[in-house]
Amino acid sequence: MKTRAAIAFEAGKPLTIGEVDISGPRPGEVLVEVMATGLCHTDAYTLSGLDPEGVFPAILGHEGAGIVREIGAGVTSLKPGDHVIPLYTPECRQCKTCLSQRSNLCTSIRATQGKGVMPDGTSRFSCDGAQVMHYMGCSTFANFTVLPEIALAKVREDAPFEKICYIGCGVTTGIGAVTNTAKVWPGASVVVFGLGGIGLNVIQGARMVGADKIIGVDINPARQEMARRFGMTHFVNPDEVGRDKVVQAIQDLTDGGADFSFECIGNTNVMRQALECTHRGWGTSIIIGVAAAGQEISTRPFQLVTGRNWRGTAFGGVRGRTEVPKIVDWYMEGKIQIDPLITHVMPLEKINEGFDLMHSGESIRSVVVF
Ligand code: NAD
Ligand code: AHE
Ligand code: ZN
Repeated sequence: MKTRAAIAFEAGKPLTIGEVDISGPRPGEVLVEVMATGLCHTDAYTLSGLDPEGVFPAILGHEGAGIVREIGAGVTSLKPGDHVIPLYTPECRQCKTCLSQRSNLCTSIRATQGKGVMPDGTSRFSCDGAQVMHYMGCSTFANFTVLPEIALAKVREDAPFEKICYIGCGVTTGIGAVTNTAKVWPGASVVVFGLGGIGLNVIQGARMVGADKIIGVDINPARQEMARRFGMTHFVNPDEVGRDKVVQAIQDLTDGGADFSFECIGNTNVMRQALECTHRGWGTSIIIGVAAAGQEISTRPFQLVTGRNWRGTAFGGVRGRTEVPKIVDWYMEGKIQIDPLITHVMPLEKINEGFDLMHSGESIRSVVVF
């Protein structure tokens, strides 16, 4: 069949809106009609050409929600009509990592996913007879996509697609980084570097678990208002305090250093600041931001010798099939907010404008509704 899609033919070029061919689900696979998809900074990163795993032509997008339309042989946990959120971090429940219960980084299909193909090594997408690659195992910038059964979380049917698609990445990454990876405790001091689609969710996660002081750091002063609405108690603008004085400014606000910090930008200089602003002896800094190939982080080993911890997180440490339905419940019960963060909604034809809004700092999250 044919599907409408935004195709990334080349790095650094706008997406092309058009039709591609999509073949049906093979054994263990599921055809999903994507109803809505968010635009995450990671899509822009891969489109820029800096992602070592970026392959072209491809159908990007990894923050979606939709409806199962067809299942392949052997699929038992899903049926046509089920509402689902695609998972770029799948959950096979059988690999060493899943069985360990120590990490959400399921390894069962990671190698093929990183090459832009399905687990059997082939793509379901083509255009004029030429292969078009998948992206992060999701390719939600297509109205129809194919995913492995283990990469779909079944969610309740009364949840609006144009809101819960954001749970497919940003919401879960930000909140999960707080609850699952850092395990922030009530009364903690927390610093969030980068108040975009991810950082604002870290803020709401920190408020949810009862953090006391929640400091936001961003060079875009317009981010202050939404961040305060989501629980930020203090704001630091590096361009006002001086970019080399950010660590000192945070130490001053936290009696010597924060309990936790989160880097939600992808800037390796900021990652260093995020580590060094945490408290001697126990401070933990979590890297969420994705930095380009070739970038490296550095600090004086003394920072670690004196008890600071440097860690990272993918998809907030969340096991998608098990935990994503619960996050959808949190949204439906009003425990977490999503609506104010979706600042722009657009049809697929305007997806490139969504990326422009991201780059200019005007949007927090843009969502494409099919
Ligand atoms: P975004 O563009 O919405 O937000 C980035 C924010 O950082 C903006 O508010 C911007 O003003 C601010 N910023 C930029 N440079 C800054 C600086 N030097 N100092 C302070 N603030 C600065 O991006 P997003 O969608 O929130 O994604 C953030 C990062 O997280 C990206 O690198 C993305 O690839 C990554 N990410 C990682 C995961 C994961 O699982 N680890 C998941 C999703 C996104
Ligand atoms: N191919 C990229 C990897 C980028 C990356 O780290 N991705 C995150 C998710 S970002 C979502 O917006 C992730 O899940 N990482 C774990 C993994 O297995 O990919 C690069 O830079 O090489
Ligand atoms: Zn993302």
